[in-house]
Amino acid sequence: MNPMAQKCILYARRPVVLGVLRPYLPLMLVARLPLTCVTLLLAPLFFAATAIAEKPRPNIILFYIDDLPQRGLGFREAFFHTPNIDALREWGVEFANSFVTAPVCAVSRASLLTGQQQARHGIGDFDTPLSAEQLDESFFTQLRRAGYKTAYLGKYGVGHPRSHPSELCLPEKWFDLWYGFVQGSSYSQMEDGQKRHITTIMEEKAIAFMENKDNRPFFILMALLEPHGQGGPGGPWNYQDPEFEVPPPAAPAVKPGNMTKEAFDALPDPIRNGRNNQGKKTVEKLDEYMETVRAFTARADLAVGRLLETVERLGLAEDTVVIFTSDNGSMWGAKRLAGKWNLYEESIRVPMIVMDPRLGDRKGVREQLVSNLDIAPTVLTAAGLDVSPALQGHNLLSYIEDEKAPGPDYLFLEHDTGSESDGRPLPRVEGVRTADWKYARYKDTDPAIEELFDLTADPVEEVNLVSSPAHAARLAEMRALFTKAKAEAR
Ligand SMILES: [Ca+2]
Repeated sequence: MNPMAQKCILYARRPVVLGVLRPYLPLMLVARLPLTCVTLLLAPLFFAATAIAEKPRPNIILFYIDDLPQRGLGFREAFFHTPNIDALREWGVEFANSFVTAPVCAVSRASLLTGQQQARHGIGDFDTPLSAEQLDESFFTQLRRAGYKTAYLGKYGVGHPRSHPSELCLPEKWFDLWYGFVQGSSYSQMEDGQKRHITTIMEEKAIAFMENKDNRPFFILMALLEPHGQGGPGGPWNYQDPEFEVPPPAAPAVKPGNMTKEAFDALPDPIRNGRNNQGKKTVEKLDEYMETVRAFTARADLAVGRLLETVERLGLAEDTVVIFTSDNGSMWGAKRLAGKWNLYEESIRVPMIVMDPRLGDRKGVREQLVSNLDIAPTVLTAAGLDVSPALQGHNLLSYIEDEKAPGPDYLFLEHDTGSESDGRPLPRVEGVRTADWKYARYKDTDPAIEELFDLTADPVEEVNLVSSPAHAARLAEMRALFTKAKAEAR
């Protein structure tokens, strides 16, 4: 037995630390302790040395945050206050190369729910819902059919009842507990005549759902609204939880190194003329904007802490798989752009943390290329269910079990919403990304605008190598890979 395992068993025999304290206190306690202390105190509660096959089917909680790029967590940048998500990362495994294949809410969410690319699931706008057949075949319906009790809370965002059947846009009947919302719902909700914060209500419902657990394992999809949707001051989208005080930042926000006029001027026309270009305010109001993002993200982290605290209080820690990810990133001023809707790293690179206590002390970071397509196969595998060949992702647990297990060599990327907003187009672009290279091709330009980036030498994509004679062979190779990946994505 290694020394860490010995320590873990000792700690596991102690009285539960988090559960006996008042709700807010343990989370503040976690915030104040160095991460190593947090790990020593709490990680053992999630440890188990038994092999997966010998354990009963686990409960599964999927935290699905909105518009949070990979950099937006405390363990990556001290500006952000996310002690509970940071601790989750210490207990589990972080996938450092995690992406969404389509960087826009509705399309990315449809990919997560179906385990398929946009090219296959067919959701390409903000109004079209998944079909009843797609909902019937989804991983959450399979879980329910296999005896799981399932819950969906928060932003659903695939389809809109203004133009399609409400039962598909808000698929209540596919879950045991439904508290889902269409895209664009407010942080402030009226409940029993009182104005309440939506995340607080979501927490209460999720916690009650866990407390009322019967002999079935549960699946909870906690689709947090944060940090998306910072509207104007005082607007409903900007409503902060009045019961939560955000601690001051430990460091200033990091300014993107590529927030330069040169980087903006070098962008393709569809980007410079599209919705990502929100003018000077992107740069001038960045500090104010990041403060709001920080407050929202900290509130989302509190929700993660409250649910994990409940898991542990109910004695479910060794039988509960926890996943944390985001539906897309955000430019946050990089290249002087706002929003997502493009294939740049800031827009497609997202956090991905998986904690499966049945996998014992396999922790740390994994480097394989992973994506939102991997959630469905991972959850199905965790539950001991078969994964249909119609799904296009990979089981992340295999990389946790064997950190050298080979991942895919490339991901097909697509942004094809075919939709306009604010009177300006969203750039339609497709591409392919390997571990070291990215190739992108804009769909609405003739001749086609292409981009080629050496991600090792140029990780923030400032030098387009398409016209570089020295990279002609690489360009030809990436064009061929793009054609192959696009055909496979259908
Ligand atoms: Ca989003």
